[in-house]
Amino acid sequence: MRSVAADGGYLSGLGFESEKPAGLFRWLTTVDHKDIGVLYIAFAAGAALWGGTDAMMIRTELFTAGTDVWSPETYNALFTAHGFTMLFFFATPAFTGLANYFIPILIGADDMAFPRINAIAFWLLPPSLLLVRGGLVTEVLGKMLAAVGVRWELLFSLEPPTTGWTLYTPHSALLANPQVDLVLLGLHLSGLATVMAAINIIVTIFTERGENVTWSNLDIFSWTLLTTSGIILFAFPVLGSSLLMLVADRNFGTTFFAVDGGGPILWQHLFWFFGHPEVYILVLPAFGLVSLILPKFAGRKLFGFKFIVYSTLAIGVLSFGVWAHHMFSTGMDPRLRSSFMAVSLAIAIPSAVKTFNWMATLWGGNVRWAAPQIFCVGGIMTFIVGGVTGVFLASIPVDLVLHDTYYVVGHFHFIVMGVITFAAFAASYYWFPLLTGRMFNRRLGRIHGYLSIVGVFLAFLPMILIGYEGLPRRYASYPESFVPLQQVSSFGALIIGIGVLIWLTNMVQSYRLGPIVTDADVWNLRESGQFSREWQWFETQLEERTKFRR
Ligand code: HEM
Ligand SMILES: [Cu+2]
Repeated sequence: MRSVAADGGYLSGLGFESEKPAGLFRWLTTVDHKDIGVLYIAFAAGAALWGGTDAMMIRTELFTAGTDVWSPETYNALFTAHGFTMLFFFATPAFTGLANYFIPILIGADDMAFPRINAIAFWLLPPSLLLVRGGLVTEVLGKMLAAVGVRWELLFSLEPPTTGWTLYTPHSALLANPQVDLVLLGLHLSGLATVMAAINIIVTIFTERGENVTWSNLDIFSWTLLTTSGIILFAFPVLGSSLLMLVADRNFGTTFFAVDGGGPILWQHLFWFFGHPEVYILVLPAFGLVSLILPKFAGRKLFGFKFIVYSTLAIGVLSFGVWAHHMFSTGMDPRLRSSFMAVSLAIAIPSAVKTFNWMATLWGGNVRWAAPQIFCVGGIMTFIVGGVTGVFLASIPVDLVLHDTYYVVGHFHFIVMGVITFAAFAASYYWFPLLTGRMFNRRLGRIHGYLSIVGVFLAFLPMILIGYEGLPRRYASYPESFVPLQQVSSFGALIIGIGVLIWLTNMVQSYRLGPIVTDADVWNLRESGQFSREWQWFETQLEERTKFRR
C-alpha cells in the first residue's frame, strides 16, 4: 500500500492508499486500462521525438542543394525510419493509448473487455520498435562489446534499411542487408499488437457499455475508434501476410513479388490495400478528438452529430475502395483506373461533411481560444489544405504529373503533421488536468499552438510549390533553383520543432509542479451543459481524494 502516480488525477507523492505496487514493478505488471493508456501515450511520445529527430535531420540535409551533411544512403535510411516510426510507433499507439484510457470511462465500463490481452498488446510494441530501428541500436551495442574485446560482426552488418516505408519490390526483395528482414518481422509484430488492441476496443464498446449508454448517445470519440478498429481488422492482416510473403521471397526462394512470379505490382496492390485504409486508421481518431473537443470550447453542442457518425462509417467502408489511386502511374487498365478515381473523389464527400459540421459548430458559438481549441481549429485549417490537395491527386491526369513529387509529401504532411498530430496535441492539453491532477501552463500551450500552425504552413506549403515545379521526392540533393523554397521549408520545420520542445517542457514541468486541480470543471463545461462523463468521473476521483486527506 504505497502512493501511486498519475492514477486518473491522483498525484504522485501525496500518499494516497492504493492496491497497486509502487514504482517500476507496477508499470511492468499492470493490467489496468488507465495505466496501459499512460504507457501507450508515453511510448508514442518517445517514438514521436525519435521520428521527429529524423525529420529534423532530413530537413538539415535539404537546407542546401548538395549532399553536404549526410551521405545519400543515410538520407534514404532517415526518411525510411522516419516514416515507419511516425506511422506505426507514434500515431497508432498515441490514439490506442487515449482509447485505452478514455473509452472505458466514456462508456461507463470498469475496464477493457480483455485486460491481459491489453497489456500483451502494449508490450509487443517496444520489441517491435527495436526490431524496426535495430541498425542503430545494434551498432551502439556492437561498439560497446568491441570496447571490452568481444567483436560480433553480425551486429555491424545490420545497416538501417533504405526501402522507404512503402517497401516497394524489387528493391526491398533484393537488398542484401539482413536488417530488412528484422524490419519486416518488427512490422509484423506491431501489426499483431494493433489487431489485438482493435479487437479489444470493439468487444469493449459492444459488450461493456453502461446501462444508459446507447448507440445514439455513444460519444463521438468512441464511435471513431470503433470504426477505426473495424478497418484495422481488415487492413492489418493483409499487411501481415504481405510482409511474410516478402520475408519468404528474400529468404526461402519463393517468387511472390519476383518478375517471374506475381510481380512487383502485386506488392503494390497488397501494400496499398492495407496502406490507404491505414491513413484513415490514423485520421479517424483525430477527427473524433476534434469532434469531441471543439464543441467544448465553442460553448455549443456538436452540429450534426449523426452525420459525423455516418460520415465516419462511410469513410471506413470507402477507404477499402481507393487503394489503386497510389498506382495510377503504373500503367494499369484505364477503365479500372477511372473507377478508382471515382471512388477516391467520392470519399472527399464524407470528409467535407465533417469540415462543414465543425465550421457550423463554431459559427455563432462563443469560442474560447484555449490551447486545445487552437489545435482543433488549426487542425481544421490544415485538413482543408491537405484535403483539397488530395482531391487533385485523386484525378488521374493531375496525378500523372505530380506523382512522386514533393507535392505528395506536402499534401500528406498537411494531414499527418497537421490534423493527426494537432489532434493529439489538443487531447494532450484538454485531458492533461484529468490525467495528472495538475494544470499546465496555459500561456506556453497557446504559444505552442500558434507556433505549430505557422510552422506547418511554412514547412509544407513550399513543398507543394516545389512539387508543382516538378522536384521528385526521396532525393538528398536537388537543383540550385529550389534552394529558397527548401530553406523556408526547413525553417518551418525548425519552428515546429521549437514548439514541440515547449510542449515537452510544459508537460514535464507541469506534471511535477503545476497548480493542483481542485475543481473538476477545469474548462467551465457545466455552463454549456457539456460536463461530460469523463469529467464527472474525474469529479468523483477528486472527491475521494479529499476524503482521504481528511
Ligand atoms: C516537423 C515535422 C515533420 C517534418 C519536417 C517532416 C519531413 C518529412 C520529409 C522532408 C519527408 C520526405 C522525404 C523524401 O521524400 O525525400 C517526409 C516523409 C514522410 N513523413 Fe514526415 N515530417 C514531419 C512529420 C511527420 C509526421 C508527424 C508523420 C506521420 C504521423 C510523418 C510521416 C511521414 C511519412 C510516412 C513519410 C514518407 C516516408 C517515405 O517516403 O518512405 N512525418 N517527412
Ligand atoms: Cu490513398
